[in-house]
Amino acid sequence: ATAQQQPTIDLNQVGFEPGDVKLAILRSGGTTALPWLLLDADGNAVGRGETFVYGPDASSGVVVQRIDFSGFRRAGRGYRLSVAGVTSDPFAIAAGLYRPLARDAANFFYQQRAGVPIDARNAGAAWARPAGHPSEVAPCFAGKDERGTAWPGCGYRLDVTGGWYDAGDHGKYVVNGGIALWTLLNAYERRPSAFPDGSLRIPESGNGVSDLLDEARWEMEFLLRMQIPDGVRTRLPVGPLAGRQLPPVTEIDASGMAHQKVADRNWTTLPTPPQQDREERLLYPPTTGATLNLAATAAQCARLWRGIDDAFAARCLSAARRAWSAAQRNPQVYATNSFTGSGGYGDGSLSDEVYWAAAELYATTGEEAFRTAVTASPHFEAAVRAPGWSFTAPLGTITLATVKNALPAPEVQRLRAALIAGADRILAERRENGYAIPYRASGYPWGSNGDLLNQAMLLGVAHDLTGDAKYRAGVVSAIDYVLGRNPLGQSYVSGYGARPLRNPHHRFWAHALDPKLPGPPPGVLSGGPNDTAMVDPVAAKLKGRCAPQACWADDIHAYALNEVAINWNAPLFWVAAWLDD
Ligand code: 9MR
Repeated sequence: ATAQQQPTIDLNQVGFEPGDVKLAILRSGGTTALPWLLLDADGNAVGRGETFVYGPDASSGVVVQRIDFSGFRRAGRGYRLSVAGVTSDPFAIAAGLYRPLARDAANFFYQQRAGVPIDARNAGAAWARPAGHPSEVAPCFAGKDERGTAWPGCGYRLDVTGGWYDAGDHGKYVVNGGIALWTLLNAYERRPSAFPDGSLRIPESGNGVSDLLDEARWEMEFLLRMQIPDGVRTRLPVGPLAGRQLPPVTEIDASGMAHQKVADRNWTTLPTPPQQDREERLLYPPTTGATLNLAATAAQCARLWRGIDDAFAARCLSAARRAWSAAQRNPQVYATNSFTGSGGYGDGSLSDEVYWAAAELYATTGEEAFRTAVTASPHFEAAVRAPGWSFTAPLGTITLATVKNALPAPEVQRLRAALIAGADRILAERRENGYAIPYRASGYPWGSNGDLLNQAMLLGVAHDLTGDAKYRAGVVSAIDYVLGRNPLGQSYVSGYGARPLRNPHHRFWAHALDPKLPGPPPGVLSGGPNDTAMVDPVAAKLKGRCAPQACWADDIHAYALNEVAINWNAPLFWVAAWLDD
């Protein structure tokens, strides 16, 4: 997609809460300031002002003018902006505007559940389906990978039924599962009462436990199943990754490590509803990264289910301890990314995962050994930037800065200061792009929408710590962008806005390829513009012809631009829930 050159008004197509900053963008409207009108549903002018000319903008590739109507606070539906003969999409000004979005963004995780039928009552009739991979008792990959490296396999199978499918594919990855699960659990820990029993559409509603905890448990139980039993020795490449050369194969004690992923031997075609997947499901070798993801989330689990389900909390704590020791024993078992059939999530730098796991274990246990691991880490009190699946240090810092723990007060203060300083740097990024979003000007990565929302999450944390309204304004500008204030005039969320996401890269929500299949349910986020890894066939055609914010297309084949993923919908949920709070 290239941004249209006719004047157009881009804004959050859902709307604004009454007290929030309200910004819209006039795209391609020239460089002369223009008068604008705010119209109510009957077409009466209820507000007016003049645009602010920003001018040519490299991020969007268009000339930008800004319309700020923050001062208007009267609740209503069907408002429109009008400038130079151009009228915007209608939008609402309403309290509680983000509540449905938060609930639908949470429902995505139910829709992605593996191992159980997805029922019409909780998913909506169009999205009901039989269980995918209902009994997944998987052996280990054995044989040669694409690089020709021989893998020994293992002498056991693990029952790894359950969990969430990662994305449009049917892989279940411990590394990415970890940050997605953490994000849901953190939303719970921040405000335990926000999603009580009965508040979400899931089968566990009515069991007396927070629905958010119930949804998170679906993934936690799966991560626990990915842990290797005691007494297992295996031979794997062990050591630092340098170039394409694998480190030497070494025998290790793998007890307590977690497998990197369970996934199909070969990529399946599009569409393939999960219940029709006939590929062999395999466990791929354990990695230190996966093991630390398990340690961190299981430690979080131990703290959050204490008093709710003590037996489960205890099971989590013992898994977390076993995982931590396994990672200490085997600190350099990296994912090597050379298997076909699934994504890599290979991470050659794990000091941030060590810090995260230590932080969660320390917050849960208060034990000296974990405190030492936290304070000795290069990430402790270091500059904070947004988290991602391969950079999890901020998750540990958020926990230590916001959850009651045994760190001395001055250290907690310094962690808070580091978070706030990180949030300030993110806020300053609004000055670098015409659409005024808290995000870099160029170099949009795979999953930029998820990245942006993780930045917004840090702004939310900074607001919690300071009460300063500027951070909320930053969060609002991020959600505004995702819901339509962008140079494509696109809402990147299905079911929301005048031009919602319709054709994500997904093997079941593949209406574009098979009219008998549904499109996406409401509340699903597209990965978003990506001008740095334009590897799919749709992206390849756009390459070199789009500004960063315009390197995107609503095309099911555009897996590098338009896939969905648990680690992207998780911050969408977190941010929507936060805005609603
Ligand atoms: O989100 C991941 C992105 O950071 C990587 O650059 C990309 C290529 O390795 O993979 C993305 O993750 C995909 C995963 O490997 C498989 N399931 C779908 C994920 C989202 O596209």
